[in-house]
Amino acid sequence: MSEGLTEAELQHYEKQGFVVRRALFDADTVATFDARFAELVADPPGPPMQIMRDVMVAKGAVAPASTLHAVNKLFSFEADDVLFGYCTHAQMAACLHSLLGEEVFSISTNVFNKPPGVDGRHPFHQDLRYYRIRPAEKIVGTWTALRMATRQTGCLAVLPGSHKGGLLEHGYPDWEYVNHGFYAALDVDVSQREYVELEPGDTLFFHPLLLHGSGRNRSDGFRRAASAHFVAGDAVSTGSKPWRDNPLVRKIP
Ligand SMILES: O=C(O)CCC(=O)C(=O)O
Repeated sequence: MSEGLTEAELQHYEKQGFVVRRALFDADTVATFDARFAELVADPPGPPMQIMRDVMVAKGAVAPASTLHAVNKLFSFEADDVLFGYCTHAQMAACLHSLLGEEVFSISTNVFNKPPGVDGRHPFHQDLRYYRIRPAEKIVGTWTALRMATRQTGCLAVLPGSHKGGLLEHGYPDWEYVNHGFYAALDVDVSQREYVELEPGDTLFFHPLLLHGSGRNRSDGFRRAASAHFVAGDAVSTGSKPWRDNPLVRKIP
């Protein structure tokens, strides 16, 4: 039987807005996800899965060394049995049930690919900005390194405790190259940020109000991560359509 989060881990999540579980996925599983990502980029199955090019590539500011060097993210991988194994993996499910209770659903999925040679920064933001589901406590984000995530490769940075405030106003940052949809929380002091350095398989669980972002990849290799958002069954929609009616929603066993 898979172990969920410990009492100490749950307390850390409650207080800081995030918790890291080391080696949630073993090396073989990580390699399988990483290889599948490369296969899908080489031969995209089409909607609902989408593959987004980096803005610098799209605007002709850099010439990518390969197809993989052009990709910023792949999203909506629910229909792919290999990648969706990220969401249904027994250890992952056990941790999600610890945080969200018995009934858990995935609502969105991504592979974030940060190639070398592009700006690729992700400004500090709160993921709740993207969801019309409440209350915030019923949503959890996960981010799992598929490649080394260090300060040099552009790991995530978080502002501990920032989930205790409300949802801030967001807009596009004043940068020359910003990827589509990468909004920034306005007027935030991120001087107390903490860098979340992860080895492949390590997983960050984070609250949707936690301020987080990521820097440039200054290495020669890729920084890559699988990520998803999950919701408790009793969360409610604030938009016109019930969140459960979204065809991408999947129940987690
Ligand atoms: O992978 C990244 O660099 C940023 C991902 C992110 O901000 C998110 O998952 O909300």
